Amino acid sequence: MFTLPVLPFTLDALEPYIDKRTMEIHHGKHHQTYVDNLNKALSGFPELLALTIDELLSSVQKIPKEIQTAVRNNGGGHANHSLFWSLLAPGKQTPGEPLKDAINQRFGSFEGFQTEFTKAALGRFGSGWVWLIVTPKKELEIVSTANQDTPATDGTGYPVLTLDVWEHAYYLLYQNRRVEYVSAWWNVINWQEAGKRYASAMK
Ligand code: MN3
Repeated sequence: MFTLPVLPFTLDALEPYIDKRTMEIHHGKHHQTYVDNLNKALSGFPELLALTIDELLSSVQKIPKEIQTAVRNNGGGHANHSLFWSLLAPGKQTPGEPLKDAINQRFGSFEGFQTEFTKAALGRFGSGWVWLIVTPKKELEIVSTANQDTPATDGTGYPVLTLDVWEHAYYLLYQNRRVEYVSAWWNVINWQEAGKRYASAMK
């Protein structure tokens, strides 16, 4: 069975940028529902329940047709949110080396990176995610995916950083103002974790 991960910080730790009520509902209700629906879809498939979430998502084309969509959506939802929580932290951080250097080289400056990432976040129509990934050619790239799709499972690249741009991630505090949510998020990024992910992608 898949389970909801415990948050690495308290529900109010990201205030005022991400509020406690949003965290309660986003983690305790939305993410919990992805976990519950994934387990439900996999009931009767003990060999699939034994896989890790990454193994499951990367073999989604090979699992029985009737559960593929449910696994893609709910498994993706579980994987994406688990990653998202790990990449948030209270207290403003900045990227360390060598990720900082790689960002400057690829996007001209940190501000250049912020501009491109924000553009991708605002340009994602409807629900989805924005990612900083390391491509198979070991280059940094900003991509966005629809719904609960993930660049890790379609082979586009290895996620270093991600932002949830579903409305449920920001509606309580920011209503329809995605741009304010994105600009607040820069204050609560766990760059230490992003740096670790970058290092392991570059190995
Ligand atoms: Mn979400």
